[in-house]
Amino acid sequence: MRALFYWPTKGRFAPILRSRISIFGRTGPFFAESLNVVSLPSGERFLSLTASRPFFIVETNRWLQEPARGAIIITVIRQRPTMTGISVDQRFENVVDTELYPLDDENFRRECKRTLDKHGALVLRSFLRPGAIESVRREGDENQHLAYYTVDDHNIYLTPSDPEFPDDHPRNRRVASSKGCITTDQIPPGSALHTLYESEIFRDFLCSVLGESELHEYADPLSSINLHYAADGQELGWHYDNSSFAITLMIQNPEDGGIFEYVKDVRDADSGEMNYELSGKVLDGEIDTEKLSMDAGALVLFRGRNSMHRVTPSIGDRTRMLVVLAYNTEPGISLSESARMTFYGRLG
Ligand SMILES: O=C(O)CCC(=O)C(=O)O
Ligand SMILES: [Fe+2]
Repeated sequence: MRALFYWPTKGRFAPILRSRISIFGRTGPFFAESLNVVSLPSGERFLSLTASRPFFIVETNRWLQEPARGAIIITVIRQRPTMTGISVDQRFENVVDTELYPLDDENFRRECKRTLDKHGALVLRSFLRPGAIESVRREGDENQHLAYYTVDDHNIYLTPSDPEFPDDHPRNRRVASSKGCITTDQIPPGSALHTLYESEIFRDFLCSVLGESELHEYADPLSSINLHYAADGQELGWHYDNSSFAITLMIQNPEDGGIFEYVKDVRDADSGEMNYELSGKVLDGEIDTEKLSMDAGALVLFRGRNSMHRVTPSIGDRTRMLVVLAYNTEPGISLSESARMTFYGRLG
């Protein structure tokens, strides 16, 4: 595995010896196999690291000093202030607050299921521990340049228009959505998000609460874990999801806006009842909506197939960052090629 880091500070590389640089894998620190400075004709410099197993780097601005606990933790020097001493141990119990939320406890699971069934939504506040929120937020910041942005205009059913209805009918009325996202393969291998997504305890918990017998990752390399960005002015217009459940993690709220609003059980997709009348009233702002307050670190389970929902425009300089964890009820399923092209602009 190879990583490239921008190295903005000229002339400061020489004092760092390869033997003094440690990088972190899941089981703790180990040494890079190769370490080079790559200089571009433009004068920009990158630090190139390779290692045989997945790793991540701890940033620190104390790169020339001995950190308190032995191994030298370094490496990325950035122009903006960096963090020191961040925990890099992404074991499950360090990612999820398992004291607050005993995910393997039957009574706790039953309680969660009751809440989800009753309200169509379950919010577990402070589900992620502060260190995990911070590391995912930084990964989000660092990889935002990879995001694929879509500006879309769609109807609330996310289907092609039906010529049987006028354009301003709720069946065909257009709403706007604009967002960016990065995909499973763009989430760093050492990320807390992989720990959580792949965890058996977490999957068992989801199965119990969602009433599913099994949950599987997507077979394609893009669709399982998505980190969504909504910068100032970006929003998700009113819609119904195709899937029966959604699992999200709030990572960063915008300064204002970015509110998740919904009206529970408006349509009944399985019986074909599209409830144009009530859907139209929601579109016209005539219906009181429920709002989910989610702080950074909140896990949200939401049944969006029949509950009409939207996310209001983000306001301010801080980008809304939200992770969507997607599972299938059967193994070996990929997201359709057309959906991958629409959401990600590529197939893999
Ligand atoms: O961003 C959110 O909170 C919800 C996202 C959503 O509704 C969707 O991706 O379908
Ligand atoms: Fe949705």
